[in-house]
Amino acid sequence: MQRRNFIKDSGLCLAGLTILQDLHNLTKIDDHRKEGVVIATWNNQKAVEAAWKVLQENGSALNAVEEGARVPEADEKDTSVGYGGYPDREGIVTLDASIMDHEGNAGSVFFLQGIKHPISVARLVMEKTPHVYLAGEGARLFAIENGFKEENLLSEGSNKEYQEWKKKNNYSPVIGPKVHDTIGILAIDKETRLSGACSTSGLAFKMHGRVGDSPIIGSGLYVDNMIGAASATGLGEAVIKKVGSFSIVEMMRTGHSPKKACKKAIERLLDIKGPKDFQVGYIALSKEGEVGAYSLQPNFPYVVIREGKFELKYANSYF
Ligand code: SD4
Repeated sequence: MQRRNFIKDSGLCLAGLTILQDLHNLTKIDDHRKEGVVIATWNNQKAVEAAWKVLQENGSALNAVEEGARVPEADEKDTSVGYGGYPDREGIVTLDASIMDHEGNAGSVFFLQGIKHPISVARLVMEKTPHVYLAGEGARLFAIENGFKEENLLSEGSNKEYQEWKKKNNYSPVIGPKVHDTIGILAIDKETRLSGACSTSGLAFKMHGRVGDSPIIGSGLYVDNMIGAASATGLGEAVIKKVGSFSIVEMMRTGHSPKKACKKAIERLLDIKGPKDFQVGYIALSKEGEVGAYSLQPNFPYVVIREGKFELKYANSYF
């Protein structure tokens, strides 16, 4: 009898605990329904502020990440994204971008030229075509058909740097620990919908035609609305080989926190052959609104807004 009562009581206790846990999770979700969360790579403060504004006006996470990514795309001083991005070694600015929404829809542009906002073209690919990727001339024509105007994206400043680089003509397609600005931005909105965006001009003075991780779904960006989202910056070739962002979300699925998942994904880079002097930084956001980041080399900043508070943080790094 005693044993039976004990089992009954402990069963009730467990059921109680489960209910408490569920209630706790629900409260957590309710908190984020009130506010939302935004995280982005590097010191993209203005971008997360723009995204946060969308969330506070009851906008969707998708609108928030698009608005956020458009900020550095239009910023001449950001030499890794959009207008003012460093050109390739032929002197041409070529852009890559990807976007994913809470329903698992995805759109990307690769090697896009002459259009300032590749993230908005990527969104149109997602929403207006049955496809996921549009590249090069096809992507440019699609953008023009949809009302985007063609512009010269090579700023005076970036052209000057390019002219300097040409004097030495030293081809070094490696991203070192020095600061870059490629934007990966993730958001969860008041209805707990997750979305993400990633936009870049790629490696400075890269080979004409080179494409990095940023437009590749699963590498530069991945969103699974049940679990979380992740994005990457740094040497795209390394991220692509390890399908970085997808692997982070899958590790979160098995119970790892966003930070732990980013750390494990960074550790996977170590078995890539060759020197390890390149940089990769990952950011992640869970369905519960928890954020995390990790990088291979030190000095990888990322920015977060939650509960109205902006924070500039530095990720822990492997080295
Ligand atoms: C690329 N991952 O094209 C991008 C570069 C980058 O900050 O992140 N720059 O490989």
